[in-house]
Amino acid sequence: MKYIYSTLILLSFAWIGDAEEKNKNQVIQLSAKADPPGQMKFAQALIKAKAGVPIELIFKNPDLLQHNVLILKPGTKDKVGALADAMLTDPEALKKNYVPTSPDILHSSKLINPGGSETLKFTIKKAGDYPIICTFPGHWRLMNAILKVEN
Ligand SMILES: [Cu+2]
Repeated sequence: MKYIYSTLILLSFAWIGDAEEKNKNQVIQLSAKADPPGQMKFAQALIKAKAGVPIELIFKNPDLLQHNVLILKPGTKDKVGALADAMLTDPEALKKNYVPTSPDILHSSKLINPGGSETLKFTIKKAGDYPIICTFPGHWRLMNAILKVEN
């Protein structure tokens, strides 16, 4: 009997440990707008996260166009957008998933095909408004959102 109790106790500890493991991550959903297709917009204008807690950003593309996702340093949307525009003359642009080279880009996905998705895993330590943009040619001016990181 004693043995059964200790087993139960051990099991419950394992279960609590598992639950805490899940709480460590914050899962955030982001999607391209798809109805009607081709809007070149994110479905969410604002997504929120906690500073210092690992983020799992799940990006889904149910649209008919290809899209990507870039997380930028606060206040750099126009700057990185201009670099994205400049990629139109870069013969390697497709190979680079239309992601320009810039220290203002914190995280980026591949180019996601219609029906595809990608999960970005990262942590942001400092609170602030982090721009999210798609840098597929011509998209970023419409296809942008804010990742609001709060303490
Ligand atoms: Cu796009």
